[in-house]
Amino acid sequence: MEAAAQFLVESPDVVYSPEAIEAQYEYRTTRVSREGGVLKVHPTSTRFTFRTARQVPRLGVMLVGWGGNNGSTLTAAVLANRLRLSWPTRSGRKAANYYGSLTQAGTVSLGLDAEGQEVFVPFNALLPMVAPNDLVFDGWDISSLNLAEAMRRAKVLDWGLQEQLWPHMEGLRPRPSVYIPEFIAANQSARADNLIPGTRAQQLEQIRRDIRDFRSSAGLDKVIVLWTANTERFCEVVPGLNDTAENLLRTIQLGLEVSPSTLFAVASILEGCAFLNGSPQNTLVPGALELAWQRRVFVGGDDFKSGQTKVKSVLVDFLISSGLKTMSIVSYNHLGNNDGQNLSAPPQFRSKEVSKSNVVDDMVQSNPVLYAPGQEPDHCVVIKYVPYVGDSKRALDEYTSELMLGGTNTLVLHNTCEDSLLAAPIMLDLALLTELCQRVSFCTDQDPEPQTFHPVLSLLSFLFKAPLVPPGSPVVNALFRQRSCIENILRACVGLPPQNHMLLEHKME
Ligand code: NAI
Ligand code: DG6
Repeated sequence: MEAAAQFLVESPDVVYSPEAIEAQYEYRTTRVSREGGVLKVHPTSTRFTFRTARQVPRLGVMLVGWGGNNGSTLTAAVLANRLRLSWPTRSGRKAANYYGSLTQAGTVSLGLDAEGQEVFVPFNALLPMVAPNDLVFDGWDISSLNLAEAMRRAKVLDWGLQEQLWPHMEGLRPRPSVYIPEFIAANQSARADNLIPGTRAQQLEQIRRDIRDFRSSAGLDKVIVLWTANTERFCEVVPGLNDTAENLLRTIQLGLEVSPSTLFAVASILEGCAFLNGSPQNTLVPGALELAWQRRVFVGGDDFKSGQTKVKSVLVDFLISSGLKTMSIVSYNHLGNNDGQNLSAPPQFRSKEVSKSNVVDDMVQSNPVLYAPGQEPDHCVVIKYVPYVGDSKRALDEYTSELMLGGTNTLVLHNTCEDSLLAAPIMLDLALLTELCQRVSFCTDQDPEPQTFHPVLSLLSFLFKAPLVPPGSPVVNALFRQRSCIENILRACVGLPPQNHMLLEHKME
């Protein structure tokens, strides 16, 4: 892969020192008020100073569910890139790359050159970011298979690649994990042979020790924890049990109900490590969110936005923003990997159904011309387990929209690809962007006290099906709005204006 292009912003508002990039930035937006049936719009302007530390840390990523399809595929992908591997396939020789990663394979436009043409650089050139090849992995799994055996079990990678990776992966062993059978499907019990014994409080302490052990034994500056284990059933939010940080910590001490994923979230937060949830269940219960807020630790979630949902968050945005009234969305998937087997149980399917179904709400609500208050399209999600197709998920979607004068438009999509090869680059972006956000601080003219982003890191929304946002903040699902948010905040950190795509230079005589 090509090295990131270098660029410098030449402006009195941007100062590069050996330690940091400091940028003065004018945030221009609007406030709207309703006065006697009239919407009054007030342009506003706030002066920010962004500071981004330039020193990139040695970063460790701990995957919960390391031996699963996503965990083993991400580990393999980074090793394959680091080792610059290539392998023969029936359609020719393939070489390792990071396709599907916004930071590694996406680009941004810096502006126009002397010929009036746009100049693009890789996304990761915008600010100093950890290079994926330098990531160090560790993690936990209830299954004891080493990572080489896990890669073989996953059946995602070509055989020629697996053979080359085998000696590099067989020494990687997931740490024992927390297994509470009622949270995942009963069909998973056979692989649960690598478990942390003891009470919930003892399990929490063991996870914390694991994080500290990894940090010191691998000589790391930072650790990020990412849940990529099985989808759990939702857990009930109960006052006194998990509604506040204090109650959640007491619940763990008393051994009352807490999900394994919440236990990992609490352990990460207590260790000061960002925690990201790649599955749909409500791991980050109010008590965990409050703990993150108290400790100023980043959390993000929920559920990687990889294939069908990503397309949905583009297509429905396109339809509704073009003025077409989408009235029915039917999404059918079948897959044959372990995720599919786990999701064949109703409580785990329900978690996924919820996260896959709420992804068009903001687009519908953005258009009161088309939709009356409370009106929304029918939206049906079906998932079936078909072992033979393995990780090669099939997703079939039908979108039906109303056209002018009583017409109807039905769009049908069929999408086939390896599910884990879509998820792995998203996991990579999550770790790299979260780490970058940990190095950004800012202040405003009104509030000169430096602060960091809110602990609920909504900037990651592009990568999640059901984005977690700070209380009161709008949830954005539309994919290109989400992408613009990341791009424009990173541009602000180097003193560049938001990308507006106006190209006015080319609209004048
Ligand atoms: P997988 O079933 O292959 O891997 C999950 C791993 O987690 C397994 O190795 C299992 O033994 C382990 N595990 C289960 N409970 C555990 C616990 N308490 N502690 C530690 N390990 C535990 O599933 P896959 O395909 O890797 O997906 C992982 C998660 O990511 C699933 O929840 C899935 O729904 C979610 N996801 C996957 C996407 C994709 O495109 N592949 C997209 C969106 C979400
Ligand atoms: C079947 O839907 C299994 C799921 O784990 C999905 O493959 C995964 O959530 C990806 O979903 P999507 O909608 O982003 O393709």
